[in-house]
Amino acid sequence: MALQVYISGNWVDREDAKISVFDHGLLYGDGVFEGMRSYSGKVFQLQEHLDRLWESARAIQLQIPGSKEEMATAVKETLRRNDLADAYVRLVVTRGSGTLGLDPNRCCNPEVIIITDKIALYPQEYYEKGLELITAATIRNHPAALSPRIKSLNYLNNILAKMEGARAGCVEALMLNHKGEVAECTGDNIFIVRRGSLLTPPIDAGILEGITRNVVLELARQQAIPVAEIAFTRHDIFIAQECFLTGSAAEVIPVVKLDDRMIGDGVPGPITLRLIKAFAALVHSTG
Ligand code: PXG
Repeated sequence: MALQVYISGNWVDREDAKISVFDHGLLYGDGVFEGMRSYSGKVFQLQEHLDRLWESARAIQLQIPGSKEEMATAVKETLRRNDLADAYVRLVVTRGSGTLGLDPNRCCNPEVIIITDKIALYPQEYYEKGLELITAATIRNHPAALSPRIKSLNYLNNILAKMEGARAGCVEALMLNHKGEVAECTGDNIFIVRRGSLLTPPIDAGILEGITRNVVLELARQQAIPVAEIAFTRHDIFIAQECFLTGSAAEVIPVVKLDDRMIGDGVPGPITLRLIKAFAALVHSTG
């Protein structure tokens, strides 16, 4: 059976999953999204993802049709119809069709899309040996221009940085903010370990408040690892003992090189490995 996609109240085959070319999501990137994962049929941190989706929508004055409960039910039904247990789940809400002009007030029907599919993971090798990153010349969006806290359909800032990474043979790229501080990667948050403490940039460094980031901060606190949300620079990564990334797709993944310079001993460190283990235990216990 063809993959079933949810579009604004209906489930259709993937070939029939279409929206208008007049949708402002397409014309202007005017909309919001979430990327989530299900483990053994249960969406991990579903409520947190729904809360963030509603906050992103609120920030762009987009009224999502229906309630969070209805969205949660539709997500679960989409997974059930596709018989997927361990899956990638993409929620998209667009501004809807309007005229060929920016005015969002001329769009009256936001579209809600739910896509579930098999998850495409990073190769296992990266989890064992660690990733290499480069620093992108493209800085993260200035928060006063387009806040990185909004998970909007306008991802060109991240895509341009991702292309720089790909040109250098890296699957992820580090993005700095307008102050030259470390912000995050193109689709993952970043952490370092320095003198036994776990550090990650604060939200006001101009980053997405990653849900995996928050889970990892909590796991570290539970394990009595000192944590701090504090601004730092590339210098701090170069002198760090350990570095790793977090994201719904990547989970927790070690980083061993930045701009061709080795971080720590050039292998995944003990705190990183502890957190990878704790994260795996959590997703397989609560789903
Ligand atoms: N920063 C950015 C810019 C992101 O897009 C994260 C950090 C990590 O956040 P979470 O909440 O996932 O821990 C993201 C998340 C995709 C995809 O399809 C992208 C993300 C997550 C899942 C899938 O590219 N980005």
